[in-house]
Amino acid sequence: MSKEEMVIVVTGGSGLVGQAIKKVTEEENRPNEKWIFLSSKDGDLKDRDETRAVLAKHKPTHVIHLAAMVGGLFKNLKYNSDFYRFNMLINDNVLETCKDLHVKKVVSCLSTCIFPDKTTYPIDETMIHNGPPHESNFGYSHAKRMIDVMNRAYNQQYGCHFTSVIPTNIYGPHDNFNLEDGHVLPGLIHKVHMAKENNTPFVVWGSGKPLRQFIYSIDLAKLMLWVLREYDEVDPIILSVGEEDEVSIKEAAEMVVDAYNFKGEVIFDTSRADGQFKKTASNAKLRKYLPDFQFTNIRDGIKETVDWFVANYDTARK
Ligand code: NAP
Ligand code: GFB
Repeated sequence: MSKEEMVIVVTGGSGLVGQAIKKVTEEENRPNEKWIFLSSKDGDLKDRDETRAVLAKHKPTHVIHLAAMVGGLFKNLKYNSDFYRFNMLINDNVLETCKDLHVKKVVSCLSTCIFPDKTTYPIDETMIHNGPPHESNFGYSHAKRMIDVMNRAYNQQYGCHFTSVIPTNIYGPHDNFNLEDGHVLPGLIHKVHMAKENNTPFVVWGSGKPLRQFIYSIDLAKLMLWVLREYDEVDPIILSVGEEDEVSIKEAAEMVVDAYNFKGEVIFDTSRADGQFKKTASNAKLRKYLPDFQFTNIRDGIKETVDWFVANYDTARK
């Protein structure tokens, strides 16, 4: 375990993943690590000058790069151009500035939704560029794939130690609970909350048949801290629960109903898109490194997220 003096800047530090990393690092309280969590208020990373200014100010030895335009299926369906441009701008500004400032290591984020839509399963890290992504989020997917290309190019030309992780669908406290822009689990939580308050039906969008692997944000944070401190490859690593932990959207909705003890009507609105049917990812590479890592049971994770949402309803992003 490294004992070097580290100054770690987390871009996108005010979001779902950033706040999970903040919670874990505050509990760890390592004396040789100084943590700085940025939001867009500290600087718009789509702007090169603002990016240079905020990173030069903090002089990080390490960067966890989370900042991105992020959203669920329905936001991606509407804004593929923005998802591509904004994320390309952010990633180019952050990685080029980290190279110029001789940052020792950068850990960036891809996603399991960027893999080829026509593929064999389970998906693994070698398959990122093997074909076009799903139509629903091709803008975001291509921008994210370029992080892997940039990491390899910066390593080859400048010897930079830039790597990336590939999380599956993430959920937890501090998520974006906005119904149209957010991801499925926060959307379902927000909708059951309102159905219970207003005694109205709980409407799940789509058929409920698609399959997803969900990782609790605190688990992802712990894994990303291991990547920052111990993982030495430039190649990406999938951070996901196992294939056997995959659940259907319908099963996820039922877990949210149980967490709220909701007794009202549940409706499936099949006029809304299903998106990708599955994106089953293998965590075999992770298991080779960390065979004993314990993931939070999804029912427990959903209950903790519901409790957080209820307690922070007035200030939560929704
Ligand atoms: P999030 O909750 O939406 O947070 C996004 C963060 O990025 C916020 O801190 C936001 O700052 C910042 N940001 C956005 N645009 C910015 C800009 N132009 N300049 C500076 N900061 C900007 O996202 P998240 O779910 O934590 O995602 C973190 C990373 O994980 C992203 O790279 C995402 O692609 C990846 N990922 C997420 C999931 C998932 O299911 N959530 C799955 C796979 C991968 P403000 O708060 O000021 O807006
Ligand atoms: O998390 P989500 O929006 O995105 O999940 P993806 C979409 C699936 O959940 C679809 C169903 O099958 C929807 O029909 N669903 C049911 C709902 N009710 C809801 C709801 O209230 N809100 C939402 N959002 N979905 C995203 C990618 O794919 O995965 C992003 O588009 C990103 O780029 C993210 O990478 C991790 O899992 O389908």
